[in-house]
Amino acid sequence: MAARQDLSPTEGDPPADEFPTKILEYLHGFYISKTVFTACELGVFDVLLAAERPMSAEEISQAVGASLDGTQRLLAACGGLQLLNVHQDGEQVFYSNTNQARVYLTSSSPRSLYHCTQYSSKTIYRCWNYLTDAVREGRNQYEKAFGVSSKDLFQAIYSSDEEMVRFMQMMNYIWNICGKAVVTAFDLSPFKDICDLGGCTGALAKHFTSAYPECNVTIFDLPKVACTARQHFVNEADQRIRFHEGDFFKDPLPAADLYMLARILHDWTDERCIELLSRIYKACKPGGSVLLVEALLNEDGSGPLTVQLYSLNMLVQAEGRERTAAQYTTLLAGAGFTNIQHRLTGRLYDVVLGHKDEAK
Ligand code: SAM
Ligand code: ASE
Repeated sequence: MAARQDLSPTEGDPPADEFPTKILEYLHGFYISKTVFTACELGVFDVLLAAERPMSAEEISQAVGASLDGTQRLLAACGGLQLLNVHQDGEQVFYSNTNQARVYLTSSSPRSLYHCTQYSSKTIYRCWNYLTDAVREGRNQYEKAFGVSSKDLFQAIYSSDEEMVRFMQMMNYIWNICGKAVVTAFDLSPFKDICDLGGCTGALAKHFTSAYPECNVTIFDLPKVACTARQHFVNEADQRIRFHEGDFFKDPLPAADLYMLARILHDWTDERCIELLSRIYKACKPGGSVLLVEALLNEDGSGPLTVQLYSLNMLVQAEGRERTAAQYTTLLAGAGFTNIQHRLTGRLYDVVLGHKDEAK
């Protein structure tokens, strides 16, 4: 596009001496993401946690195996981002984790988001490199970004065993932050047999059994996911959590009085969602329910910004979209569910509940 040669102001232009703070912040947004991803990947926050005392740039660079100059710049930026405390001692500078970094960015913290940073850095960032193509073509960019066929969505997402474990870790950890709010948004204590379709690592299932001591949860997922979850994530000594392997579009669904679908429908087109919900409706006991756990868009699409951005991510990475409560209600009603209600949790993921009538 040719630049406008005539420099006379157009009506509505900001003043010529204005500094475009917000626009510049947007231009540099990915510098911030990448700084955080790299500090996590190198183990800066982990090393500082293990040391239990402030460390110099020299000590940190040696501990993480990186150049001194690069480490100094990275540490300075982490200081600017308020992820590290900077202690000045005469000529010497020492760094320590801020409370936020210690709790959310060290890899072994119970509320760690470390694995989310690594999945974002290694997978999502690569897909977003092709956001322009995704918008033009209206489809995901697995083929360009990773050279794998995207015909079967989860075959692409699980392009290797290592990639599958990375995805599962990323999925697992967000529930450390908002799992409890999600499972308690409605009183689900009347339900005893829960089936968590696409339940992945079982993280939400664990929140379920701790919030509702009398329930049993069956986690339904693809065989290799269930196998990895058993090995790495769920202790099956918890008698109330079981795995059931299968394909929810093809195989019989276990009997249950509550089916949970957390971050499932947003992966798929409306057609596939209705196909899946109709199968659930058929399997569901009369008087039973289905619980959707999704990040809801405002009815007019005006926000929240995070969910608008997640919807772009569903474009580059999946086949679906983020939706409003009314859109989920239409999908549920299309499959036969009634008395559909939703609750906002204020914590990214919200819930929609639909019922299957007693009489039917
Ligand atoms: N519910 C989990 C959560 O919110 O953390 C995981 C959501 S993840 C986006 C989608 C899950 O659906 C994955 O665990 C994936 O393996 C599973 N999945 C995808 N296609 C499936 C299919 N055809 N049958 C069963 N599970 C499937
Ligand atoms: C999916 C969820 C996610 C499929 C791919 C995904 C998430 C990241 N990649 O069902 C979690 C939500 N986060 C974002 C950034 O969209």
